[in-house]
Amino acid sequence: MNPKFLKTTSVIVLILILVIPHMAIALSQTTIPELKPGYTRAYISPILLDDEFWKHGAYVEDSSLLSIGKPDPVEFEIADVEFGQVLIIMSRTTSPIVLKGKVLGLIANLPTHMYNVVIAWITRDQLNKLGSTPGVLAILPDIRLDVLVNKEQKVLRELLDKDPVLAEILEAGGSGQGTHHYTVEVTGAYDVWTQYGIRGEGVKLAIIDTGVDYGSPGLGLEAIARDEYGLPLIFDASSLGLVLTPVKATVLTDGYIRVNYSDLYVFQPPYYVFRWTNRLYVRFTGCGGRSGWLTVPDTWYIGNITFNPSVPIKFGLAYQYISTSLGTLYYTIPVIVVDSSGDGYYDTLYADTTTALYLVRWALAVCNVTIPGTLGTTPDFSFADEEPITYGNEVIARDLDGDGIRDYSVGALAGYVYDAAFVILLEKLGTWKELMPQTQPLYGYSTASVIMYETWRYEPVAMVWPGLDPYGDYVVLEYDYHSHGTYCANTAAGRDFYAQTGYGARSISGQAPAAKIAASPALYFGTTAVSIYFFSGFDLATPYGDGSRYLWPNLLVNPWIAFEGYEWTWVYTGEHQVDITSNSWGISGWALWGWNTGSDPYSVIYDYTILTSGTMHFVAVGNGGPGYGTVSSPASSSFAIGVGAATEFTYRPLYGYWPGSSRNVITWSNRGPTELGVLTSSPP
Ligand SMILES: [Ca+2]
Ligand SMILES: [Ca+2]
Ligand SMILES: [Ca+2]
Repeated sequence: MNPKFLKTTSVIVLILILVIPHMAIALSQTTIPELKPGYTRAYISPILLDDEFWKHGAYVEDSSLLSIGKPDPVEFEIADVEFGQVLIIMSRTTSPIVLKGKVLGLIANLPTHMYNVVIAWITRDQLNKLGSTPGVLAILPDIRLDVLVNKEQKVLRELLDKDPVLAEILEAGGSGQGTHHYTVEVTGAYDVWTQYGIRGEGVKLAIIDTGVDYGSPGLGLEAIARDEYGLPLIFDASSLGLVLTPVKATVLTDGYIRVNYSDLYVFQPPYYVFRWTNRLYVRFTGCGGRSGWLTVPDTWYIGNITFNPSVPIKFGLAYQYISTSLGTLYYTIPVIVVDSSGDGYYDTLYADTTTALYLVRWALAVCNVTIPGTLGTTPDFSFADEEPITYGNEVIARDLDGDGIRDYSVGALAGYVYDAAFVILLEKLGTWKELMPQTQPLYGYSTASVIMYETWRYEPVAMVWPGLDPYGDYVVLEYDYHSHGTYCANTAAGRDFYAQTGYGARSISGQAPAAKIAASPALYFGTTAVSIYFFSGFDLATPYGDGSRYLWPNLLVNPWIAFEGYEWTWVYTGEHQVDITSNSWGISGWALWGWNTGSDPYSVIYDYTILTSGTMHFVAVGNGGPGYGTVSSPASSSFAIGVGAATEFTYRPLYGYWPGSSRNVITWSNRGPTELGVLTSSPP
C-alpha cells in the first residue's frame, strides 16, 4: 500500500472523528431531539405501586418529618379515597386533551426541550388507564418539599450532636472582628461592597422554599421584589396562605360589624375546606401539647376604618401552620377585606393580629415561651387597632415591646397565587356553598367535612390568580411554615440588622443586602417547578389571553379549557421576572432511582428555563457527601449552579471550643460529579 495514501486516509479519518461530534452538536441546535411516544405502556414508577404514596398523596420519605399533615380521617370523617399528585411525562407533541377522563385535575403543563411535564392529581384507580395512554411516556411521584427540608435539618443536627470526629475536623474559625458577620468576609462579599460599591442593587432574587416571612427583622417592606405593575413578586404556588372570606358582614351603627358564622367555611392547606362555627382554633404539639377553642362574639369592632358602605365587608379565617424546633403550631387568624378606595373592588385587608396572638400566647405557655409586651394578653376582637394592609404596604407584623423590631408576624399580602388545589375556582363557581354539609358542626368545624376530590369530577385546571381578590372572595397571606425559607432569604439578602451575637452587636446582613427578594412557598416539588417558570418569565397561555393581570372572569364561564383543544401551557413572555432563584433543597431519592443523570424531569426543567430566559437557578447539591458522584436533583441540571456547603463554625468559641479555620468544603456536602461527569459543586 502506498504509504502516502495510508497517511492521507488517517488524516481523513482523524478529520472525520474531529468533525462528526461538532456536526452532531450543530444539528442538535437546530433540530431539537424528541422522545417519540412509541411505548404501548408508559413507565410507571414503583413508588406509585406502594401504599405509602397514596396514604400521603405524594412521595414522603419519612412521614414523621411532615410539617403539614392530613387531618385525622376518623376525627374529621374524611372518606378514604386514595389520590395523589404525580408528574406525567408526555411527548412534546401530545396535547393534555389525551388526559381527559384520566385525571382528577391538571395543575400545570410545563414545556421543556425534551418532553412536557404535566403535574396532575390522580386517583390510584386512574394509574393504569393513564399508563396506556398514547403520548404518556412515564408517570412519576411528586414529592413533598417540607419532608426534604426537615430531613436535611435533622441529619445535620444529628451529625453535629453525635460525631466527635467531625467536631474535631470542623475546627472553629474566625476572630469575630469587624462590624459584620464573618461569612460576608469568607465569601468575599464584603470586599465587593467596599471596593466596587455593589451590594446587590437592581437584582431580584426569588427564594423558592418554605416561604419567606417578610416580618423578619432583616427583611421588611423594602426587601420585597416587585413586578412591572408594582405588585409584590410573592407567588404562593401551593395556595398555602389562601384565606377564603365567604361571610358578608352586616355593618352596625356603633363601629361594629355582625358576622353570621353559618356562612363561614375555612380552607385548611393543602386541600381541605371545612364548615366552621363561632370558634377560633389553636394547637401546639410541643412540651406535651396543648389545643383549644376560643368562642368569639357575633360582633367585631372596626372603629372608623375606611370602607365603601355599598360593598359588603367580608370575613374569614386564615389557618396557619408553623413548624418550630419545639413543636408545630396550628392556629386561626381572623381577617376582613374591604373596598377602601370606593371603586367597588376590594383592595385592603385587616388581620386581627392581637386576637390571634392571644391564641399563640396561650398555646406556647405550655413550653414556658416568653412573648414580650402586653399585646394579645386578652383577645380584643377588633380590627380597629390593626394596620390597613394593601398593595404597597404588605407586611403584617407587630412590634410587641416598642423597641422598633417586629416580634410577631402573620406574613405578607401575596401578589399572586396559583390555584393548585382548585379551591379558588370552586369558590368562584359557588361549589363550596352547595357542597357544605348543613348539619351543625361539632367542636368548631364540621365533622362532615368536604375535601377536594369530591368536587374534582370536572377535571379543573390550575390558574394564576391575584393575591387579593378584587371581588372579595379570598385573600392570600404568604408566610413561612417552617423558617427555612426566611433563613435562606436573610442569608442571601438580609438587610443591615444589628443584633447581639456572641461577639457583640453586629450586623447579620446577607451577602447582597440591597437585592430585592421574591418568594414562593411550596409544599410539593411539582409546584416549585411552576414557580421556576413563573419567576423565569413564563406565563400561562389560555384562550382568555396571557393572563398578565391574572383576572379570569371569562374563565368561570368555561374552566375546563385544557380538555377542549385550547393552548394551556406555560410560554416564555420574553422577559424574566427575577434574575436569580435560590433552591435550597433537592431530591436525593432520584439518585437511588437512577435518574440523576441531569436528564431527569426536574433537571430538564431547570435547564430549559435557564436557556430560554437567562434566569439563573442556584440549587443546593445536597448533604449526602463526601462520596464521589454525590449530587442530588435538580442540582444535577447541566446549567444550574450547584452550591455545596462549607462552614467556619465561628460559633464554636462561644461554647469553649478551640477557634481555628477550616475554609473547606464540609465533609457531608455533596460534591458531584453527576452521572454525565458534570461537576456542579461550587465550594466558596
Ligand atoms: Ca377599591
Ligand atoms: Ca386587634
Ligand atoms: Ca420588638
